[in-house]
Amino acid sequence: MHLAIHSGVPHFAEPQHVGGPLVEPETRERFHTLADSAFDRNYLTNDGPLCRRLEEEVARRHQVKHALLMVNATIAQLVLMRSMGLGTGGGEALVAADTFISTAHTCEWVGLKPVFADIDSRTLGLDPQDMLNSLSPKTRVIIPTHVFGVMADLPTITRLAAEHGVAVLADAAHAFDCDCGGAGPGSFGVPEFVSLHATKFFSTIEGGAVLTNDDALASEIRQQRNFGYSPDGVIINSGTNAKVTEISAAFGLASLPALEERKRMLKEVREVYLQAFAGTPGIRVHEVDGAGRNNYRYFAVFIEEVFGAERDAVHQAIHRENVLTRLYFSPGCHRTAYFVRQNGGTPTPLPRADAALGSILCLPTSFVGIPHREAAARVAELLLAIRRQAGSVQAWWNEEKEKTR
Ligand code: T4K
Repeated sequence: MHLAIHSGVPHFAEPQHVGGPLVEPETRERFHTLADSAFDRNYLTNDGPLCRRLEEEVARRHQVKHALLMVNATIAQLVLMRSMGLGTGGGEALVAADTFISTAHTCEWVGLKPVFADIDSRTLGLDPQDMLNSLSPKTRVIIPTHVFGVMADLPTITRLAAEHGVAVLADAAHAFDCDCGGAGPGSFGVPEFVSLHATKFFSTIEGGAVLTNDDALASEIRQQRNFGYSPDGVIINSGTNAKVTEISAAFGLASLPALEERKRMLKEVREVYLQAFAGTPGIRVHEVDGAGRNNYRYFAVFIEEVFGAERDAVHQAIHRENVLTRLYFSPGCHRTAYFVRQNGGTPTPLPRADAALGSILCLPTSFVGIPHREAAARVAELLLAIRRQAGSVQAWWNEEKEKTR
């Protein structure tokens, strides 16, 4: 196969994104009808009937008492942390290094200093032992992330946290419809938030939700997301505006009936990749099956040394083919320029996070203009061709790096 880095001709005519939105024709039709119903009612936001219906559906799906929709997961985390009383008194938040930067930034926005802990190499979630080592008298909260919907070890984390009198909340941004042993986000006795961003398995275009069984916390969040109003319109709390529009809720409701089919499609893509990479030295697949359900939105591999070219060389070479791989969440929060500066200029080395994030590569799981199985097979074929030509790919990448020196 001629690679675009040599021939100049990309293998895919259209860019294939890792997180292109999933919108089936039937979802669009349902959305138009639901959105029209909101216009017919002339009720477009402020806890409307579509928003309430979606909250009930999401809560039922996850078998929790409350799903509290908000404008996005970043703001959901912010409102949640303030509602848990974490917004006063300062201190530290223990955060898994392998997460989206918003998890750490939001801690700062409530006045907590993020301290980054290492990960479990299998789940990519917070490692309970490293969490213990990183605890300090200033730790107010621990925030594990369920990376790619693989649940972090919440039973152990919550038990250890309780022994030390520290609160827990979880970043379940990727974990809509995921679980471990039947327990999903919001069922581990601590609040968790999911992201409903357009790139996610299930979306309200922009959106997020806190899932919890805690009535008092749910009531506090309802007030804080709505300017501090009580249900009867009295200002009884401090608050902000994190409300969801009826149009976003309409998109969520329109998408719900498509989720089983969507999961089946994503699983088929995964199976194509798994079969193609089975037994290939240098391409190790991140396991998502085993302990529980996954939504298969993400497909990650680790490009190991025996591949013969660096991960960044592979990432750049496959981009030239219009396969827009992502490096979630490389280089790790602890190595971002901002947090290195906050840490006095030296990142804390976290060997397992550094190893995983130095080699991770996320492949597209949905495609534009090509049937999904065929497209996945072509992406896999490309990665295998890059591996076969690893020497020349690395040489090309060395030259590219030289040009920017
Ligand atoms: N915690 C974790 C662990 C998270 O992963 C995230 C978000 C959060 C918290 C916070 O959740 P939110 O506040 O966002 O609800 C994306 C998403 O923007 C972000 O939501 C997500 N995680 C993160 C993992 O991925 P980017 O910068 O990688 O991708 P983005 O938005 O540029 O989209 C990916 C590609 O998809 C684009 O290159 C183009 C394509 N695309 C994107 C959109 C939005 C389309 O083709 N059409 C579109 O409409 O952040």
